[in-house]
Amino acid sequence: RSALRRLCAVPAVALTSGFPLIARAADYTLKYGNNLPVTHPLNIRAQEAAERILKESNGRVDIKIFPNNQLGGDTDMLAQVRSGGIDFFTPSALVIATLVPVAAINAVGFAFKDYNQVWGAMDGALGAHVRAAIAQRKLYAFEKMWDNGFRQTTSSKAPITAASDMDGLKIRVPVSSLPISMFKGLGAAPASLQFSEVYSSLQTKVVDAQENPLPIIQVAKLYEVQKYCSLTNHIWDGYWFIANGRMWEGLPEDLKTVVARGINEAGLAQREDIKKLNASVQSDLEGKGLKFNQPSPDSFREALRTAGFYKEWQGRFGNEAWSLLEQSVGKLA
Ligand code: X2X
Repeated sequence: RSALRRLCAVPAVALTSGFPLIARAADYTLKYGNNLPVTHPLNIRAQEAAERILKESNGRVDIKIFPNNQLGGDTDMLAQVRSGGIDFFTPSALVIATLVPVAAINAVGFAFKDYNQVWGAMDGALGAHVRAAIAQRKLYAFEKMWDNGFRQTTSSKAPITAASDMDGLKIRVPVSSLPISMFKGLGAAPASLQFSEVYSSLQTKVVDAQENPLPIIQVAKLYEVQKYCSLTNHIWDGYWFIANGRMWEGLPEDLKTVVARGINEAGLAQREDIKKLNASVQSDLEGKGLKFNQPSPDSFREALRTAGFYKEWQGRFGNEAWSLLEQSVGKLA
């Protein structure tokens, strides 16, 4: 027995005399899946957050990131984070709205004028309302939403100069009922496809157009398969950083604090990255051959009013959520 103890003591002596530490498995190895290329600020900041959390938890929480739809498209990842197959997911508001309908409220067409209004609402009462609805589905939403951006319209056919140019346009939209309703209201022929299918569906001309914020058009190289970019600014879209509810409840309080701080602060830094990128991304995309124009929002708003879009979605979201939105952006309809 004492011989055994002496043998066992050897590694401890070795450790204190400068041998490399033997890596110990973390108490919590957690999987995070998302739909964006590794070069997007969301992935860069999430990677930093994972490293910080590993350090600040003294190696107890190890978050492994699976970017770029490696674990399946948005629909699959939403199912996995609900079942516990993955621990974290960052669905766009449009995507989580398939489960939590009120989460699409930030995507009401032409609601937000600028980022002051966006963060005022999403860091304030409207965001709290949406997070409470997410919690009801046994998912935990971290407090700070991450930025996707104002969505712009690209096409291989022609620039969009007014709502009338949407007539019959075959445009890909995310798998979510609000953008379908909105683009139908504008007279287009929208098709729901997961983001993982966007590049190839444009390349093979299954659709002629799509709509996304400029940083996504850049990192997903959509300029290779599109000619025109019209700055329609029709939807502001963000990502909710969500966790499986059971996993989150099971984390000790001290680790919850470390994880939430790491993720929320990374989210704030990611917003700044997108803000900086917004200042340069258009000229980068012009250099890659995209032709830009900036239509006035008036004809689009008018078409949506005439189609009854605002009335319909006020009804679907309910008066409480709608009035929280209008407190930030003013009367909509
Ligand atoms: O699928 C999209 O268009 C994207 C990447 O913007 C979302 O995540 C909604």
